[in-house]
Amino acid sequence: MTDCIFCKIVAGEIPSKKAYEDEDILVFHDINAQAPVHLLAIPKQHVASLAEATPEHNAVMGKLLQVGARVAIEQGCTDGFRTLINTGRVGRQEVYHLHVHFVGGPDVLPPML
Ligand code: DGP
Repeated sequence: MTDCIFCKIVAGEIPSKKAYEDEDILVFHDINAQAPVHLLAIPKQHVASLAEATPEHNAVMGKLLQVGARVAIEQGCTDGFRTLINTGRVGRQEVYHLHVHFVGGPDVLPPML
């Protein structure tokens, strides 16, 4: 997707602070961090949102969660973290390239909603 910010990050056309990368996924620091650790885990292949995920995405979805958790722990979330996927208008999704937020740090997070 030529006009997708996260596809441009994958392509290296927009800089990002990368925490992990392999052939399938990228984990990088959110530009608008809401906590001491705020990572985004994305598939390299463009998928607009969780609502567009199909069975062919099952493996990469599992990898986003498993690897993202490991990277979050490595980055300092040693006593837990929050994992969040915003989807569509109601979910207040801002960037339409599927991403999993990993948010945490030393302190207990505020409650959601
Ligand atoms: P959301 O779509 O609401 O789940 O959140 C999108 C997140 O993406 C938001 O927390 C800010 C982050 N973000 C948007 N543009 C960029 C960017 O260019 N670089 C980085 N690192 N993060 C971005």
